Amino acid sequence: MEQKKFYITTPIYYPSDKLHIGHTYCTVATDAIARYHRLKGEDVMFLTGTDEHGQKIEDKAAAAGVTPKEFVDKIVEGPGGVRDLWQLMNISNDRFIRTTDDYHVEAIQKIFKKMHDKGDIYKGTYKGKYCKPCESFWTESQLVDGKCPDCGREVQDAEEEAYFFRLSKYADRIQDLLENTDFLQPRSRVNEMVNNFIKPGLEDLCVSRTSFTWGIPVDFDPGHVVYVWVDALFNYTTALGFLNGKYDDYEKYWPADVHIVGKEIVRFHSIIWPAMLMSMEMPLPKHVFGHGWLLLDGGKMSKSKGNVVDPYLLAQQFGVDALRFFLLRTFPFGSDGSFSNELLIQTINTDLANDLGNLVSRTTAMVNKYFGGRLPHGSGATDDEQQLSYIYQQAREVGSGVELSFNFPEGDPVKYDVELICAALDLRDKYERDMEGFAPHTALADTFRVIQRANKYIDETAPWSLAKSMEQNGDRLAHVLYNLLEATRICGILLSPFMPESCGKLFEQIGAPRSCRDWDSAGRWGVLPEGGAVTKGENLFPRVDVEKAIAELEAAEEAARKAALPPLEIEPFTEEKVDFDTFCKSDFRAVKVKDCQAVKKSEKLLRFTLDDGSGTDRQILSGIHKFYEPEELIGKTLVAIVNLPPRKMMGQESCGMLLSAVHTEKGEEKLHLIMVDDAIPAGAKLC
Ligand code: ME8
Repeated sequence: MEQKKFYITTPIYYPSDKLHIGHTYCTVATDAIARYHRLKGEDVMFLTGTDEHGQKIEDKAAAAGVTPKEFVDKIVEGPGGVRDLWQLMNISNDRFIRTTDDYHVEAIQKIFKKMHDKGDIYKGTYKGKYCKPCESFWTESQLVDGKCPDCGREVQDAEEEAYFFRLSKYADRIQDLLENTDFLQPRSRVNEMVNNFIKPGLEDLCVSRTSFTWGIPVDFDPGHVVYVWVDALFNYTTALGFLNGKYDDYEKYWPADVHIVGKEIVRFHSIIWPAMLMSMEMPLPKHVFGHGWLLLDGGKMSKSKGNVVDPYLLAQQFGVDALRFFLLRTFPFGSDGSFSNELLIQTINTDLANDLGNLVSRTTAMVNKYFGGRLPHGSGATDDEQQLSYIYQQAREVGSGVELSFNFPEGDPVKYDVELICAALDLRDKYERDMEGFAPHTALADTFRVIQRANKYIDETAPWSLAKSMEQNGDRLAHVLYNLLEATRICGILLSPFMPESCGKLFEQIGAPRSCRDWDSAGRWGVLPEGGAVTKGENLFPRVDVEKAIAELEAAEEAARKAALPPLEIEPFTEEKVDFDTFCKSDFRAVKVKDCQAVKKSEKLLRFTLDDGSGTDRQILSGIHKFYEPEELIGKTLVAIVNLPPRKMMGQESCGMLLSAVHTEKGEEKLHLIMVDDAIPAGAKLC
């Protein structure tokens, strides 16, 4: 039989900033689905990459004083960049595309020309708003209070020559695709697309720009660059070798089985993308799945809002697998979910430490304690053929939705065996339905129900009681422990797409050879060889101390925030000139601190009693308590400007101002009072 192909993609990410946990969510979910299909023995192509063109990148690069390519290279390939993050998160992509790769650029130019030659791309005039100082075009809807969203200044009506794609031509076919097929999922997103975008009338789409240059040039019309979404969407085909010589997989894998995308880009994937494919007369992807957002404090995470969570810190603190698991177990894939550290720790403690961790450690510990790490031969599922076939029959009936009915006498221990075995054997089909329906959270919920059933089985069968009289109950004890190992093995197989590394360790601990880890054996009972070595290894998922972990995480976040700040900042120099005579009017004097006290009820103010050489004490108030304790300043020689008009602060008079030097270090304000040589007498004029 020919091996089934499965082609799955993530969006290609904008490398305009470091990626955050929201991007990680999308990629980890896609990875788990890809791994599931590999587990089933399919020939999987999993593509991810980066979407590197556009004005935003051009602007950011200019602000950083580097070329756009240098800018994106650092974020994609540099330390802590996109590739590093996917490596850390154990993402198993088969291919990584960068839209600045030559083969992609070449193919996009051909695609643009093809649609142009066909008449689906035509030249017209783009009407919009223009901000002169920013040299940027905006649409009406992008404006903020009618002004430029970047600088807040007035904008003018403007026109620019541009190419347009005949999106309107495909409106009916797209509506049919959305309404009458399962192309777009979850189904709830269909109405939104049809009602908000198609029914009001699809307008032709502007697909070239002349106002910036960081894009793929339209080769037959210099000055125009291809709109970034046309460039980006076709990545799914160019990465297979479509219209380029780099790869030769287009025939093999296209059309994609699914594009996994965030909900805000569903419009591009379910309207614009199929329309362009129709224009190119290419087959359409089978599905687009629009997942929800991870929210923080009720809003979508975004770098510009400053509310992003760093996946590196979380992975470092809790481990990669725990983080992967949390993201997919907690939030229903099609809906939004609110991220919090507390929820993450709670999930780790409840599901991983308590349920799964305990099942593995209790089972392996008991096999070690009671049987020296090897179950005796004969401990397998059952040696009673009749009973085995009865169990299988029951399991099959559960699988087809028939209620289980057992007639075991109350307290008959075999009842527990059958229930556990049936639950475990029924799992693979449920899990498969969940995963095929893009519901990894449900697949995990189903798996954890079996894990919980297995933990309950430990309490029901009480192996420690059986162990009290080994001679009488030794066989039964071995049988119970074998059942636990089998249930653990099946759950381990189905969890492996989510936590590949930890499940590898789990298999080692329960002594499951490779042949017992595949999809086929996840649907069978009694597969684990008897007498295999079971080891009580490291605790796979240690319990997390909530308070300690949160404190450590906050400290790490703060350290990372500081590390990202510029090391030293000084105030920009004042452009405006001051004439010499005006400067000379300022009277700077050396002053000696006779006394210094904190001003009551003020956190900031210190009150200085100063000898200014005049014979009368001078009082100056200064808001520098944050930087100095009053006692340390007594006796110091400072510099004050003494001819400022007196000012009242907190009801007290301040006659002058003390000079200090200020700068910012790692985001923190620093201040140093100007202290001069104590040999300088009070009242000496500084000039
Ligand atoms: O949209 N929660 O790139 P991108 C969940 N280049 N998902 C999130 C998220 C959050 N808080 N924040 C971002 C682009 N994402 C285009 C794609 S594809 C041909 C071009 C998801 O880097 C977002 O929903 O802005 C999207 O699916 C993906 O990260 C990439 O976002």
